[in-house]
Amino acid sequence: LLKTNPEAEISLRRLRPRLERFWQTTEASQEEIRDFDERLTEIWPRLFRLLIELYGDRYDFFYHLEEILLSAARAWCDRPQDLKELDRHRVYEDNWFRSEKLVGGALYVDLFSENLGRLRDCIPYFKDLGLTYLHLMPLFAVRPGDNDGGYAISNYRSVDPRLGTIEDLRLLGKDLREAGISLVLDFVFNHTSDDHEWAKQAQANDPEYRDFYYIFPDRTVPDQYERTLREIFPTVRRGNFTWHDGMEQWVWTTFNSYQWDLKYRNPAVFRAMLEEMLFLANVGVDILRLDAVAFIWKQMGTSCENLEQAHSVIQAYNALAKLAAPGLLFKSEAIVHPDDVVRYISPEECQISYNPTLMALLWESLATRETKLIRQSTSHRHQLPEETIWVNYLRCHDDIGWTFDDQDAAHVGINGYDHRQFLNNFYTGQYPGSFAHGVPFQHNHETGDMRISGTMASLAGLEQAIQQNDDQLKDLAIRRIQLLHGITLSIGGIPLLYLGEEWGMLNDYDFVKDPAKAGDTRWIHRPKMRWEFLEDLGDQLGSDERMIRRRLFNSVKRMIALRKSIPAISGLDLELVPLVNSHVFCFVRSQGGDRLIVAGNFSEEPQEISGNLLRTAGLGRFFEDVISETTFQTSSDLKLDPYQVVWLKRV
Ligand code: OTU
Repeated sequence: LLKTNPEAEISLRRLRPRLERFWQTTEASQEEIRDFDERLTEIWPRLFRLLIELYGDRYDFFYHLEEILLSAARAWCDRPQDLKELDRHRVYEDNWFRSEKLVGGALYVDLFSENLGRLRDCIPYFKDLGLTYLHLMPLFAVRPGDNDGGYAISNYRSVDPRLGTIEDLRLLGKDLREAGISLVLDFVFNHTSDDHEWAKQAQANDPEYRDFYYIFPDRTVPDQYERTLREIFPTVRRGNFTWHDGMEQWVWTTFNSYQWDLKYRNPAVFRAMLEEMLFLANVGVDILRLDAVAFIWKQMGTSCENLEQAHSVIQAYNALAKLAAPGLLFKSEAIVHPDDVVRYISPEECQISYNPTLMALLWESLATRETKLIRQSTSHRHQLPEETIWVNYLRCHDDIGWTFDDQDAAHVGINGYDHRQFLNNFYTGQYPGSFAHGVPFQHNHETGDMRISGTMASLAGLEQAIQQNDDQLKDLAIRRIQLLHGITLSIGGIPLLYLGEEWGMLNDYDFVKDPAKAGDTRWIHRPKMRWEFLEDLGDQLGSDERMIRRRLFNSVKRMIALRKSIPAISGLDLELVPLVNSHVFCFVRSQGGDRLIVAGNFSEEPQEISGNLLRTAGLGRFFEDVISETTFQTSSDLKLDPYQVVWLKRV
């Protein structure tokens, strides 16, 4: 590759002596240097092209190029031996993250276990549930007061002292690895907190650090940008800029006013954040969740979302990670239009991505009892490039946004705008007959835009059922939850539980009592872990509430174990079964010789699937639903109970 790219080759030849001198100052072994060098030769043409594209017009480009390369070399030297060992394994089993054995969970350390030390004691719980992937919500040092649930970081290298130390994190990472659980952490790289050292230097008027952010003396330039920008957090502040009293200047703040957007146009920012990223990798992180990827590059006259250069920045980080921390994977958090979501997904960019469209459409199907939109969308949006995978989730720490494609909707006779209004009405419980107890998030009265907050169980009707103390409603709510899990655990991709949903946690309305949380309804679905619901207290707590929790926990745990025993669930191969019944979502998964047919009934009425159809789909004469352990024949039609999900295998 290098040979066909003379400019890249010449640059590397000029940089090599500098690298040589660096190695001499380290204790790196010949083998380690050789490994690095081999990888460098491989990624260099790509990395060089990306960096030229981003920064080639800078007078000091070569200086930055050299610095970036040295940062990577330094990080490789600092990488602990056990992680280097893991790197070597990962290179051989490069598709480990597409396996049916992967099952994820996400949690806030403080809400789940108080601190990192106690989290280590929870490893048996994760193993019992079947998790092999654990995403810890941001746990780094944050600004005092409101910190957006950890997304306003003041130091990427130290842990919030309330949670522990960086050493605790390292130890936890080791213990998790030993338990077969990968560690996932956020790389919050779009912005820092306003009290990060760089922001403080900027406030002290240091020109080098002022250039780390987008800072303007007056409204002239901000107003020009605003003409084409969306508002992401309109109830926090109108527009995307915040007036800073101390500096008497405007600062670009896409999210909260204390989250300052970093200026990736400046190669010094690129390198500074590269160093933070590789530091995290070396603590023992397997997968980095790249937060808010859509926003990292700004260009006047555009929406400043999903720009080409945002992709180039991430691809350059990907190449540098391959160089300095080869086992590391990226997960993209792009909660945007489905066409834009997939642009972040490739082996050279993010190997893993949230699947926000599937998430939204599962909730859409529950509300409408119809599966035409999810079928339409899945028919052409499920496949991804080789060596990449979805993360399928139902709820997370954020809101639900209705990010389906309007064309997909139009194709099945749905008006996107009206439908979003309906979904918002439905999930805030306004719509007559709705079972959901959600609340609005970031309602923009000008555009009518709204997103939804609420826990899975409250949105699926459990809260209402418990309030009304109606056994039939409780049963339906539990079935809805099982149905949703039955799909995300089998459709292809890493299922990610937002912990608490495994036992049906309900909305926590008390968040308003905390002034640092009151302004952000997402706190309604971020309650403290209620261990008492899961403790085995014998008969005395056979209370209804506990029985419900047990039933939910046991069923999700069982489905997880089943998932791991079905090779057809790995990878993404999926074929939709064309159905006459509009309430049923049905698809075939296959891998090697293994085949699984999944069917879910999204209505509270029983439904039928033709036996003929199932035979043609590959079930032969006799088949079993592995969830209910019941055997059927394709000579008759298959009856699905209300909200029933079945995983069918030929017997
Ligand atoms: C992310 O989400 C995080 O998940 C949020 O918890 C943070 O508040 C935010 O970034 C800032 O760090 O707007 O409502 O993809 O939807 O990146 C959630 C676009 C968010 C955004 C997403 C963002």
